[in-house]
Amino acid sequence: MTLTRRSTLAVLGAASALTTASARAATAKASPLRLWYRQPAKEWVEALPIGSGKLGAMVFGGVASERLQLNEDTLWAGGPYDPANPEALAALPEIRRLIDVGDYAKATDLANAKFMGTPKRQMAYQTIGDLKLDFPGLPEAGGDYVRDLDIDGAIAATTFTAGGVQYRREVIGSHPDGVIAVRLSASRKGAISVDLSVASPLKSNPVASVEGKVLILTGSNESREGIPAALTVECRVEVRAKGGTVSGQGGALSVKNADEVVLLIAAATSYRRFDDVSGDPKALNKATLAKLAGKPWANLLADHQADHRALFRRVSVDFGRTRADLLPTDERIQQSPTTDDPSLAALYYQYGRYLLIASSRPGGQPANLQGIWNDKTSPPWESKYTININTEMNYWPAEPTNLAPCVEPLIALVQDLAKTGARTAKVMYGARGWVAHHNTDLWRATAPVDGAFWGVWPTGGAWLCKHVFDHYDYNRDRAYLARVYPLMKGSARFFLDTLVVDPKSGALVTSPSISPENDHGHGSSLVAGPTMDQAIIRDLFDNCLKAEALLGADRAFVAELKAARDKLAPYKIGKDGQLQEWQEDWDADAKEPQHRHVSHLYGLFPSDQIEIDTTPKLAAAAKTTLLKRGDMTTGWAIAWRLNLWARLGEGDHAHSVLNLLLGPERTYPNMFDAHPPFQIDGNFGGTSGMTEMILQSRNDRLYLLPALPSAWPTGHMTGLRARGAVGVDVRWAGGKLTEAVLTASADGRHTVVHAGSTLVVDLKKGQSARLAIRDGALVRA
Ligand code: FUC
Repeated sequence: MTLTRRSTLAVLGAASALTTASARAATAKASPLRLWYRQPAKEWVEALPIGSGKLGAMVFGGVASERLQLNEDTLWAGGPYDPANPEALAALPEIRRLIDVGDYAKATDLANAKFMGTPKRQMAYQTIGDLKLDFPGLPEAGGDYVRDLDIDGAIAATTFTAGGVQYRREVIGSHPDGVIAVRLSASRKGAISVDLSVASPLKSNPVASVEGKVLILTGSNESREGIPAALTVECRVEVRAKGGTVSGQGGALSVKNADEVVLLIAAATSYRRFDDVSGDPKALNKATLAKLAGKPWANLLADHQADHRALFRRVSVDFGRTRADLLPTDERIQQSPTTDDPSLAALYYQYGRYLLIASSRPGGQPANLQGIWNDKTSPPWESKYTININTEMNYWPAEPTNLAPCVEPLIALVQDLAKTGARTAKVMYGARGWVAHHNTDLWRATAPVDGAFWGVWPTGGAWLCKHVFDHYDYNRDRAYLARVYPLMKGSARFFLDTLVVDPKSGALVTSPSISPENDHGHGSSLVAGPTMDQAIIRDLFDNCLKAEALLGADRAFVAELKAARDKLAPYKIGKDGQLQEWQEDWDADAKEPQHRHVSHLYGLFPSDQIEIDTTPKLAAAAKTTLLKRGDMTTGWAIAWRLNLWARLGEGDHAHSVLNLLLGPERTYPNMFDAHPPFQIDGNFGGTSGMTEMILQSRNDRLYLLPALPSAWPTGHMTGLRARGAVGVDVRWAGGKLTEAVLTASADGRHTVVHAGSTLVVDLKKGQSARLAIRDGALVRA
């Protein structure tokens, strides 16, 4: 990486604040892939996240006392339940009639009375609790204190000196070994004494016990909304001490005068599937730990890092560096609004990838609103899967930043929803196929929840189907497509059965529905045919048609799909030149003119129905809408705007939006996104948005540097992926493309576009092509 010295005043000011000695120490610590701090975490959003995919820990880095806040991804409240409301079907015609006659408030009242799931709210993701490590004799503060998170090595470390001894504590979340592992080491033999205890805020009062050198927490989840607690949970901490003694008293363990201590933390619940809670967490944990008998820390670490790096190192990124990156991460975030710090953006970018690798791995649950990291039993929005934007945003960076294996839990979730959602479709709509509304949980609940204003939105499952198809489109595995085609078909089937004719336009529309969470100013959010629904269904139908064309054998369905697709309501441009959010030109009437959701812009991003080059009028209308909505909003909503401005080809505007996301109002000291409160979608949306600035892959074309900001004149992004199963490296200098390399993992034709020049590249599987600019045109070099 090249160090471009940009001597802005702010940067010089920051750097000169460092003394020469501490500057030298900081330089040693500064690394483009490291978060680091000079003090322990006081608040949870200062602690550092590690994860195995299933297990997560937040590491506080205290000296006299360390706190590891623990999560397991199936520990949710409640148990298997079916929220389909049998009263809904009878009320459906009247709700639709009230919408047709424009009585939206009454339609909402009726939907609230008859059309909501039972219960009306879903279950919450819950913390296990804390593992506490107390170090008798150590002071509150240590000398030369540093804690950091190396996101390339996927390891959190705390180092300090006390009483002439150097201490180092390391924490990893190992996907291959299925544990969180901790190593406590010191420069002097016998220097490690630690008291271990576990505590849980769960109302079920989990019990701590000791078996030999193992500390055990046993309990159950909580009941909620009348759904009984059905899960047992167990967490086991195995203590391995070199030297010294280990003894247990009651529910605690003490290690005295050891040379080194390794802790292996396993956790599990009895959850097996949304309808099966017959698992045995104790047996699972014992088996997990038994497999690791005799495996030394060095091997645990090596296997973990090899596994992490196999994904993480696929992508490398450089936007340039300034001296601001010598500072601790919290200080960089604090001063980011006034400082040129391009490598903070690069760190945020890679942190998004780190977080997805740590929270979404095959066999586990998808990343929820907080990934896997949550210290509460009743977290904000229950830390669910909110599928009217948030869960999808979590997975926006997955395919383009070369993390396709991390998508597997999302596909598995859709497989479940297709089952539970079939019942909701039948009971509540009298329809075939399957439906999911705006939220789901561990139990794959699919009925409308929270209130009609938010919940009566039947397009959540259909949006997830875009990710199901994209997983094919980026990887081109025909066998996978054949496996998932029934999911897409089932979602489309639901709409074929439930779309209604809009009496005004004659178009086919959803009803009842909403444009997510936005009050249209005519009595509610309820409506027929919001723009977003039309766009999502258009993508769903088109993707079904593409899949059928490849797989064949579904001709009758194709005919039905094509006929309905052509009758979907088209995009409309309203009186202010904006892209209409609803069938009626109501944007100016909306209660919140700067509403966080920009649902009707789905067509611009994540979809590619609206493009600056192929549909310039619609793109201009989308831009008018974006300008009216404004840039400063909740974390995830800023991240969405970032992606949208990138799609509009406006790199400098996108960069200014990115700066809002990176600033201290929307990024916590540990770099978690602030809605506020913490919500991880903004992290993932930020990673996606930066990718969109450098590479876009849409409508079978590949755009190089479509929105490069002037703030990043020189840099690279390598290892990206594009549709058509092709890897892409992009390098630029002086604001100009210097080189791009395409590497195909399937045979295919790639149309590459850059600055008005187009090049068609045919590649066989395994072949690469190097592209450069000659006389202003893209050529094969
Ligand atoms: C949607 C958003 C909120 C929040 C919640 C989890 O309902 O409108 O801002 O992100 O999801």
